Amino acid sequence: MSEAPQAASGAEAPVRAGLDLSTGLLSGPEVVVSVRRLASLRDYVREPEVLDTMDADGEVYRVLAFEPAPEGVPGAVCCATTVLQPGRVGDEYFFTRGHYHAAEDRPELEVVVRGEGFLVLRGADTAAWYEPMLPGSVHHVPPGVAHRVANVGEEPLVFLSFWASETGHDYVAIARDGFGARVRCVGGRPALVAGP
Ligand code: PAN
Ligand code: ZN
Repeated sequence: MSEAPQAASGAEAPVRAGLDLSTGLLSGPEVVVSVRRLASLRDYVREPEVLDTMDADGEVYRVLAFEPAPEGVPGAVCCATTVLQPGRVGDEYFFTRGHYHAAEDRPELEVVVRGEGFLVLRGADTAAWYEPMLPGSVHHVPPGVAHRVANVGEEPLVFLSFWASETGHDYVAIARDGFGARVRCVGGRPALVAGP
């Protein structure tokens, strides 16, 4: 029979962040929460005039981030929970802005806790494609690939992301060019539809 592990002697280090394994939510004094509301996505959606008829202050998503080193500085692995609400602007499902990584050789891992989504991916010279997101699905975002998530279900979509602290985020190209495709409701079902 193996013996119970002995506690190491010495000072106890504080736990820096906690992950609720049932909800996927990160918490702790170092976790930074940012909330993105509908009005801030006006330039991203296909039908801004439809967005204008909706609650501008409505929350679309929030990110709970634990970044042990500042963005762009090497030496840490960062993680974040994204909680993306269900909803649509016209026939377009709520989505995250999407970005390339500033460091083109840096990948990312996404782990879905709850909900249903499309992980939309595109390279600088490739058309967009997607992976379906389901509870427990794990997704690798290769280096140089822009990524955006759409919630295609009826409950909040919760997923964890992991990336290296030196990665950095570049929103400019996607804000300007988009993904060349959008996740829309077609005949009652979500589909990745090519178009601006
Ligand atoms: C994620 C995203 C998060 C929000 O943590 O930052 O889902 O999406 P936007 O940053 O595109 O608004 C990630 O991809 N980190 O690198
Ligand atoms: Zn990323």
